[in-house]
Amino acid sequence: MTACRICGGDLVEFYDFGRQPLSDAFHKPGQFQDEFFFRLAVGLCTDCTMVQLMEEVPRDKMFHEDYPYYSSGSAVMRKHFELTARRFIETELTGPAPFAVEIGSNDGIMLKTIADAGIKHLGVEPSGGVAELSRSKGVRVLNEFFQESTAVEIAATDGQADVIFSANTICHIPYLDSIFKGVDALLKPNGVFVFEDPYLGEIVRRTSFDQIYDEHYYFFTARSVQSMANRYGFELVDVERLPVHGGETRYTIARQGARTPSPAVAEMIAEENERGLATLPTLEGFGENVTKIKDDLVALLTKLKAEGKTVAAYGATAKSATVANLCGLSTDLVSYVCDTTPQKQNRVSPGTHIPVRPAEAFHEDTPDYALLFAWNHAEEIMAKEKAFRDGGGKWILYVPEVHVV
Ligand code: DWN
Ligand code: SAH
Ligand code: ZN
Repeated sequence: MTACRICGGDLVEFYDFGRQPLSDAFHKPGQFQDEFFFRLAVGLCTDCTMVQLMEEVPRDKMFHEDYPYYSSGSAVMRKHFELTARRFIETELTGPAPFAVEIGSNDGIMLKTIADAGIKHLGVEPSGGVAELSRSKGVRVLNEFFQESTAVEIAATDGQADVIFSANTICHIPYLDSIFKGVDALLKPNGVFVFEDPYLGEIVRRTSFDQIYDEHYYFFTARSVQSMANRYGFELVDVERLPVHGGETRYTIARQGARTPSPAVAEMIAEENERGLATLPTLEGFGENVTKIKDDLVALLTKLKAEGKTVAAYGATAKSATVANLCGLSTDLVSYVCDTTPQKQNRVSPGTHIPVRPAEAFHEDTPDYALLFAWNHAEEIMAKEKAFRDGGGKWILYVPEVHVV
């Protein structure tokens, strides 16, 4: 039996996605002899209820100089983080010498607004390429992994922070004991640690199983986050549901007793308990839905191929590695995947080796059907690609079930 990374309790596996590659490793055509694979499987801790991966991928294999995910590639996400920054400026950064820290600041999508407002800030970002781009936008960055030692170092040189923010990063970090100890060292007595990540409640409700891949180690609920925070002398004082990335929750953590918890916390935990969210029957049911989606998607793509229809994919997302490798998609069924990220273009998709082409390919070599790998950006992409549907093109979605629109 594997032990829970948070509490040491029993981790019970509920779904095995099999052999999977690094989700953000786009190799040059023909240069994938050394491709790294691991067993992607998820389990539930029957003690603290934290859902987590059964195997850990070493962090340097995922987050390095050439990490290809640039957060600012979506207009909706740019707006989301601008509003997030403005809210912090108005609520938490109002004292005489405010200081904001971000864990996983990527290309500066959030901190740029704080920097432009002239507020002291620091991004902590281990991936060199994205960190460098954020510096060119006037954002101050430490090109390191955040962990206890980094936090102690920052507190010594810059002092403690009013806000420690992190989006889509805390769920990437197996070693959360070191993170909470770091937050303890770096946060002012009345400061807040705010993080937002894909919500297990939404992953289960929509069967958005492609949120499960190497980089996403934890799948949080209000209950599991509260239990984790308590272990380190903190408490969950607020929760807020967010529509981005297919449904997330923003958790606000403060030192125990420092802030009055909002009623939303108890409400959300009660709702999770009522639906039996982090229980084996629910998660095993989720697994059955995953297998159905897999079978339906392969059947649909096989049928379209037999009918002589062309299919390309849209968005070389990290998430899509899970779908593509679980379904065994190859150029046989999906001729290419288009993506706006130069660092992914003219390379091949992880494990399945489907060519990644620039967005223009979609207009020059338009398929009959487009498999929307970036389904979390559906509204933005479908608006931008209105001409595709007007011209008779059809979108294939696989969340919450396989359907064509
Ligand atoms: O958690 C994570 C999230 C925040 O970002 C990371 N572990 C990795 C990454 O996950 P992802 O790759 O699944 O995220 P996205 O935001 O769904 O990726 C969108 C992809 O689609 C990017 O490669 C950019 C591309 N794209 C595009 O080609 N045209 C995106 C939009 C909006 C577009 O119009
Ligand atoms: N916050 C951005 C980026 C999310 S992608 C957004 O929401 O769009 C996850 C980011 O976390 C990557 O840029 C990766 O390099 C970074 N990361 C991974 N481990 C980290 C750690 N221990 N400390 C700080 N950043 C980390
Ligand atoms: Zn546990």
